[in-house]
Amino acid sequence: MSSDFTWGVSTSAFQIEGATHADDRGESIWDRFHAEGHMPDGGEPATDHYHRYQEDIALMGELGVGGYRFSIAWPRVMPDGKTINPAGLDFYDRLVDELLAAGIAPWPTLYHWDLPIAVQDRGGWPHRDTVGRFMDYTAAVVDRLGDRVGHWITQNEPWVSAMLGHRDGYFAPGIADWKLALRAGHHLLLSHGRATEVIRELGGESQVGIALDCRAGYPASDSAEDIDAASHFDGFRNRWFFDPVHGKGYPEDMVEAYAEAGRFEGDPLDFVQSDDMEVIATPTDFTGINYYTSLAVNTANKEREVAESEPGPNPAPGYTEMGWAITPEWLTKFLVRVNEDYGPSSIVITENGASYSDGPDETGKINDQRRIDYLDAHIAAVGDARGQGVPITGYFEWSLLDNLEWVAGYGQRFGIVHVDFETMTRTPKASYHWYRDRIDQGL
Ligand code: IFM
Repeated sequence: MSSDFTWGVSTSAFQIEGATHADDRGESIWDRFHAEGHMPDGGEPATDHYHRYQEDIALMGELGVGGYRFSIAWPRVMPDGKTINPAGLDFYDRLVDELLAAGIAPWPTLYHWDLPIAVQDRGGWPHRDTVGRFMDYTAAVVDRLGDRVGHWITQNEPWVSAMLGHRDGYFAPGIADWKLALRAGHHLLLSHGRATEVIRELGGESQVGIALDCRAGYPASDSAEDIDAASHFDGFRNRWFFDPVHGKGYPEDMVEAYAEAGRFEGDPLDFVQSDDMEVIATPTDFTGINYYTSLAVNTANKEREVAESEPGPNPAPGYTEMGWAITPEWLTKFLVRVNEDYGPSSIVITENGASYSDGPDETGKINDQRRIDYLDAHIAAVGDARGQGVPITGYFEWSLLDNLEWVAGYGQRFGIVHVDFETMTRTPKASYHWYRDRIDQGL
């Protein structure tokens, strides 16, 4: 394994921790979203990682990963959104120490969607004050963990928070308002830039990046309409976030398209203040990319990303159980394009993985060959991109454990370790053993 490349696994707090009332943790927008009946399962007990983290780190040690990407729950650290709760920080303190003792580098993400409800009640991400709250929270975390953390990720998938959470109302906090979605997106990006500054000030020599989600969109046909639609989709889904983070501002074509669609009154970007775009473009050490699938785009889906196949067990060949097309070739193309368009310092694949619900057979073994095939093809695609000169320095598989797949509940299983949600027993799947060997081979 080359030492300039980090192999890892990825998780997030709300999806695995459980213990939603332990040590004075506050309520998050996802607890509220579940309580209001918008999702079948909630964050309790998840995988009970809060009490089983040592067992989970032992599994990572056996796996041979060099890095673990997890997220820190803001409602544990600041239950009311502003007052530090030392007991909440203690958990991450223990986690980081245990990781380091196992020889695994901690890669914490500061925000993976679980906003304290108290911050939501004061306006949430559409409200500019939330950026300041996030800076205070970042400072509290870096102050406690910064002496042992070498890599920080500020925001996870701001497109999802902004668009699914504020445009579609499909994710927490359940708001469906285009203008608020763009405001939320802007403040999420601004919070990334401001948090990067805080980490640079308090976090010593540590490296900082953001995890951006993407969908590589390509025209469904050669028609001029589909070619236009694919460009629009790319602007809406990818460039609106990738461009400002890399210093290009918001894409002009999209500002015009949104204005034409009547999404703004007056100044289309009236939420942008004088030095915001510079702050958002604060140089980082890596761009994190979360890649799962791509989309054939036409005029009907250019702003409404839909799974191409029915989600659920027994997906059609070529799809995962999320209904997502398996398209590793687009991962290579997307990485090459990001490198050409933006020239990031380096790229880390911060998430990549597949949902398949294979469970134990009569001998207790879990043969998730389809996940192995998916991972194999995508890791090869990363290798191809690297061979073409893209500076990729890490790959984090999503996910270590089966977990709470947000509004899809516990039924969508992304883990290379199976979790029995009744007993909390962890059983490594065939993909876990495969990944261990794959890490040994290097990229
Ligand atoms: O489970 C999610 C994760 O929280 C964010 N990225 C995509 C994963 C699979 O949907």
